[in-house]
Amino acid sequence: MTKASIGPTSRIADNAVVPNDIKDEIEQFTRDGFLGPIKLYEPEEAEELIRQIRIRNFDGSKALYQNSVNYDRHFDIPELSRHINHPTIVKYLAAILGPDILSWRTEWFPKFPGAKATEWHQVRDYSYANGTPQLEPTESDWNAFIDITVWTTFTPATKDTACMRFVKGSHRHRIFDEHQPTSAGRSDDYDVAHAETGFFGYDFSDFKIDSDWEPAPEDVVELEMNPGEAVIFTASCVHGSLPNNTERETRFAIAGRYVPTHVRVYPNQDSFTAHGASFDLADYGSVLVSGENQYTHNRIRSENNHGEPFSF
Ligand SMILES: O=C(O)CCC(=O)C(=O)O
Repeated sequence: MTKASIGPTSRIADNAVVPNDIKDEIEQFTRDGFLGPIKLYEPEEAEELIRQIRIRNFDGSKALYQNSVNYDRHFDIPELSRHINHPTIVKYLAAILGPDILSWRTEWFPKFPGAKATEWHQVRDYSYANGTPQLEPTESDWNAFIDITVWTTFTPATKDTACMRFVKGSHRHRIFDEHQPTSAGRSDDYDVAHAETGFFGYDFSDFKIDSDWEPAPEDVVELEMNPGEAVIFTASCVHGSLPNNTERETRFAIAGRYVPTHVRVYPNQDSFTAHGASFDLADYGSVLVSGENQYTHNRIRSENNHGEPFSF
């Protein structure tokens, strides 16, 4: 098994604020590349939230992008405008990224009954979608703790309904190279509704540096979670999810993606394509969820598309 080491730069930010009560979890994050589950909502609250989100989804007229991919619905769905600022999320992020934090994207991850597994993948700058980096750190070399995902499930995420899985410690090694050409997923006429793999149709094995790589079974963690719980991970930690083997239970999760303010988001791009859809960035902005933004790299949005301030 070949694994290029990313080296000793895998560390939390120098100005990270680590409260005592989560010290052990942050240590676990540093060691394993993920932590959780952590509780954000009571299960009943989570059920109500997802019910509201589904109702709001019928009216996409104020969505930022008019396509079916459901990126960045925190701009038009007020429950998600609040969710990205959840105080518990911000507390954990500040302990990893430092106090100055941007929410740069949200993504929906429904897994319908019968849906396939999401293959192992490892992501750093999100070039996998179209070959162009979507993130560019300006103040430090890339390390595993530049881009953090908070994946919150609003329904039970079990081994039957497609829970997430991780390869412990894999964020310290470069196992996938998302800059390599891919056989599926990048063309403009790509139809995400008929994707043949679990993650938007990409074949992530195209990106394996060693095509024979498979994780050591003892490093694989399948993380079952209750509605309202979140797992926090660096996308540099190899991750994926199980298939949904049920006949009628949809698993529904929302991933919030965050970076420190020194990262350029969509560098030099007015639009981008992903999953066969195009995204016009004219009204896009990152949202400052904590601290201050001392840079001019990114446009910042302080209100959602209803004119409401982004806050919890
Ligand atoms: O929800 C899933 O099944 C996969 C999610 C994922 O890979 C991600 O959030 O990066």
